[in-house]
Amino acid sequence: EPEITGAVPPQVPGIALSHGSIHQQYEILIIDDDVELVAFLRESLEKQSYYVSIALSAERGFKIFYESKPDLILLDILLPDRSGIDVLNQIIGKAKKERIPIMIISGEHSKDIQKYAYSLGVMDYIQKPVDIGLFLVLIKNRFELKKEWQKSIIVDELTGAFNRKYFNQTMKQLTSDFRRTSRTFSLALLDLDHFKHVNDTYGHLVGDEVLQTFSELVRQSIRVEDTFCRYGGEEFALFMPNTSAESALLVIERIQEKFASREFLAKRESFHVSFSCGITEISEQQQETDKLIDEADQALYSSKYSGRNQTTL
Ligand code: GH3
Ligand code: MG
Ligand code: MG
Ligand code: MG
Repeated sequence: EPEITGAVPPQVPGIALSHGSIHQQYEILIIDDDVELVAFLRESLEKQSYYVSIALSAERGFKIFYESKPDLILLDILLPDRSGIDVLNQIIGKAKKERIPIMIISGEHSKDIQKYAYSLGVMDYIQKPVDIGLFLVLIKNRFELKKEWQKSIIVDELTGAFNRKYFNQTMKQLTSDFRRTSRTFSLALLDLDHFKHVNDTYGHLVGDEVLQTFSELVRQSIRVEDTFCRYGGEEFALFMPNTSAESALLVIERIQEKFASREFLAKRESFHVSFSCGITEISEQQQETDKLIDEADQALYSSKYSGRNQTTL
């Protein structure tokens, strides 16, 4: 498992991550008309660094739910304008789809209502008076699951690099940042050299280890604001914000040297692997995502053509 540490994730809104770990301030929406309880919950949750929004009516709750997409919803069953069950029926589909857990908080202790709420897809049913200790542990568990899920949809399992989906999001985000703020970035495509030969000679498992070692080495060599992705099989992409192509070249060449000198052992032999790279930088003339990828790909091809283990701008 990659231990993702660092900061900065403009890519997935609300999620800050880099090198694998997710740092997010989770938003909890409380829909409850019990002003005193709400104030108490808010204080307790804010102490745990959660961001809390409050709706004292169902209507207000809907509005916040659709506008700000909270990460967890605490819902009272008895509300002034609608029943909590109505609210539940209206939001549960979207909440499930977006993995927003709903937790009922209620003075209603009827087993039938609890069963019904659970059958609709509610995650937890907490009875009033709320035991705050128990409540906070439950919430923490829910967010741990959410974090795992968030990670699983954007991180490649084998290498710990971000996956293709995250690559696409990052590309889109950085190009639109550029159009807005002229903040530059470089894109490097990295492709392992003669990797088929590694597989054929030492087997796929050894090939996998090489991919893992390579990814780890790259992650150790980049800044937190850089984003390292697995683009396809043995091809990777590195986004370097605020970095000219010339500076990116220096970074990559340092990694190239480190990686090529790395010794692998298999079948009682030692061997070395290298990679080739193509770099492009966004510019006024070139700011279309497909064209940028094309450019980097052509530069990569030049590196391959002129002997591999090198980088072309
Ligand atoms: P070149 O230097 O021109 O890039 O040659 P190459 O052999 O690296 O390129 P080619 O595209 O012919 O082969 C890539 C190989 O990478 C083929 C494929 O089986 C292997 N590969 C892709 N994904 C994985 C993976 O997850 N694990 C392993 N072990 N091999 C993989
Ligand atoms: Mg109430
Ligand atoms: Mg290759
Ligand atoms: Mg390839």
